[in-house]
Amino acid sequence: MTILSYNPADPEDLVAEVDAPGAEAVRAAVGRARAAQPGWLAAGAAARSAALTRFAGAVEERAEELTALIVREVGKPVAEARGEVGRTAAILRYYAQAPYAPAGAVHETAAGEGLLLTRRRPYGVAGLITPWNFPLAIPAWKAAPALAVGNTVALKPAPEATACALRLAELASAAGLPEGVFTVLPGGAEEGAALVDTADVVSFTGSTGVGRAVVRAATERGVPVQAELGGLNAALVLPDADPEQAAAHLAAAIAGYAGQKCTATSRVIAVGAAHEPLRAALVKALGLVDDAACGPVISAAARDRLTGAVESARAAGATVLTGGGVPERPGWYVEPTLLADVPAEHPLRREEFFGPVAVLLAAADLDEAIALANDTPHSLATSVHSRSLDVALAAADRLDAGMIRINAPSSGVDFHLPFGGAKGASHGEREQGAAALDFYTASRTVSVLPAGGA
Ligand code: UN1
Repeated sequence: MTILSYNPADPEDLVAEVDAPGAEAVRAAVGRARAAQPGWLAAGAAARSAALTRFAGAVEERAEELTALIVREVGKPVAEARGEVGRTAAILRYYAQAPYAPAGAVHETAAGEGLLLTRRRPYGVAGLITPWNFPLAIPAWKAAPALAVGNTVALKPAPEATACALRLAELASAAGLPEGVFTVLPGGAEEGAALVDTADVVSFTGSTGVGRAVVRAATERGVPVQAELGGLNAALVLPDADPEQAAAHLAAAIAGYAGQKCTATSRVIAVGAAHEPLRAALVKALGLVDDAACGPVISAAARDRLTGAVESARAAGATVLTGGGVPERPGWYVEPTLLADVPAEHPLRREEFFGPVAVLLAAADLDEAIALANDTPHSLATSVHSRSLDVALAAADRLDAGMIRINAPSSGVDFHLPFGGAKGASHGEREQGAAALDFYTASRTVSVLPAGGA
């Protein structure tokens, strides 16, 4: 199979054309990664730390080139692409300190002499399957903690982000990561399945359907697995919020990067008197999001699925408050769109669409707003907009979501804190921060008793 990756803003521009290596080649590459792992662990904390620091430096030195590649391959708006490159370097620098972090704890024995200690050890080869929407940052936030604690990494990127992932592998090699320590295996479903079938620990970010299959396959083999799946994220706007400020955050969360983030907002819930002013402010704010801030969606199929969903909502009685069409220009663009009166069972209120489209819902009070927000199996990130910290924090307690963002867009994450969703949005241990170091290691308990004698 040939992997083809096109520029979403200019579909004539073929960014990568690579032969997928096939399942056997993936198994062989995982074998080489496994052979490289003991040496990588034995190299020690200082060597792993230095290698990750050099990797960060390599990314920073080529920031402009990488920014341009992200823009070209996945259509990310340039400011967001530049931010992603900076975030990638910061993630690598953050985890470059992790080899020095405590690897366990010392305890007293329950009775008698001796001591007990726990020690965290890497699994071997971390098999990573990454999406196209953060083509450098997600590979980095999975790979860096895995590498820091002494695993080697085999990574299968989404086909749409093949060029970015291959460039990252070149930079890892230029930064002096030894052969077999960070391997990128371009490919599709066959290569992904072969990776899940051979890796010692698996981390996945992508669609709910594929993620569930990955979790089942890894669980069947008895290897640890984490999966970050889709989000159908809500934003709650209370009557005391400044409508203009809330609308600016919401417009960014709905339409920035064409809503192609698992943390994007797709359901706006206006509470009580917030409804009228928010609707006006949000229609205005979405109208101001230009093509440069929104960008294209990833494929013609993604565009057609979005426009089809808007049409079917319209046919079911929904009102298009703004957008709803496709701009007259080359590239896979969809206008930032806000709909009202979308029936509760319509797919736009049930499934993740990964596009610059949101529905506006009205709730009589906070209780109804929370019930509406929680009425989804895909609760990743929810934002709450209110001047009252008491109300916002109380709402945060009652929302089923892994990330609650108060007076901020639902999108945007801090890589040094745990990241993940509630209910069906995530499976397994959290990503990022210290949680990632736990995920990529198994704890051993060692009991030390006196040997006795003289
Ligand atoms: C962000 O909101 O900046 O796949 C990051 C995704 C998420 C990352 C979101 N895992 O979109």
